[in-house]
Amino acid sequence: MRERKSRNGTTEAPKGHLRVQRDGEIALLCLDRAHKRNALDDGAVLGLERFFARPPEDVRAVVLHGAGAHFCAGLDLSELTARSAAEGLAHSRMWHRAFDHIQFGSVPVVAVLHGAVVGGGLELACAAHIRVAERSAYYALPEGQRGLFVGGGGSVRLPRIIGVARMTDMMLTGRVYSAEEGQHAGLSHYLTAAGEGLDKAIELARAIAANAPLSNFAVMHALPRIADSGQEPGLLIEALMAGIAQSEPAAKDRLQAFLQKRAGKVEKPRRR
Ligand code: 1HE
Repeated sequence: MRERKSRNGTTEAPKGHLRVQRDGEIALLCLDRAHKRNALDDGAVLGLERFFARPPEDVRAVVLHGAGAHFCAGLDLSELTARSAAEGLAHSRMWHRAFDHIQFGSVPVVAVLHGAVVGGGLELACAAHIRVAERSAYYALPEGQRGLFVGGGGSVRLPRIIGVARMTDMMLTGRVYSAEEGQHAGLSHYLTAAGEGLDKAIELARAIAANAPLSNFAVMHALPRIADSGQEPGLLIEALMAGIAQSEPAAKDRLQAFLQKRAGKVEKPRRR
């Protein structure tokens, strides 16, 4: 995937193999350990938790991407050798905390996927809100073959995206999904040519950043809870959220702009 020069932002000191660049209201967060295929050691997971627990205040959306030829090779297997059951449990809970800060944090996250998106790398991708895949991307859960189970929230997030049946197949048989198969299964929202994923993700992040903050909050925090609840509580949460969102000045300004023909219309999709 093509690396990007920071347009107007600073490049902060890497922590836990992470590199942050700024592009206006967008932060570009890079898994920066290409020689180990961006495998996630404890430092990287804690770095993700730190970043997403408190992103810079003026950041409105984050693009998460990987350096080198792969998005992420999952858990750093070299750290796994001498853990007790209790340590393994605590380790998994650490991943859960970090990835919950991504899914239920304060900023929408667009992930750019290329090359290997496997194991914990796929779990990480599933915590993002939007996934852009380049045609080089491939998806696998080699935990089954390594004598492990998912531990980064994969058993909760992945079935909600592709279904229990597909995840069962991936884990039992070691099936690898191509980028096209992943797109078909719903793993990615967008599929791009090689080297075009980052630009597409930035374009999407800019569109997301331009939304009213409370609309983005509702999508990130209310929508998944509604989808997990029964019809009656779901409808009530929806009504509460709708009432709050529409009462915001940001909503009133946007509605006026449309009625006064100052806002864009919904456009027909272009033919490809
Ligand atoms: C690693 C890791 C890793 C690479 N932990 N060091 N994940 C996996 O089971 C995937 C394991 N990795 C691979 O299958 C391949 O490395 C890839 C398909 C991702 C890339 O292949 P390739 O040929 O480009 O690279 P490589 O030669 O295999 O790896 C380059 C180096 O990265 C090499 O180290 P070196 O010191 O010999 O140069 C590899 O050992 C190292 N490397 N992947 C540690 N994962 C919360 S629970 C989550 C559970 C899981 O994620 S389990 C799945 C783990």
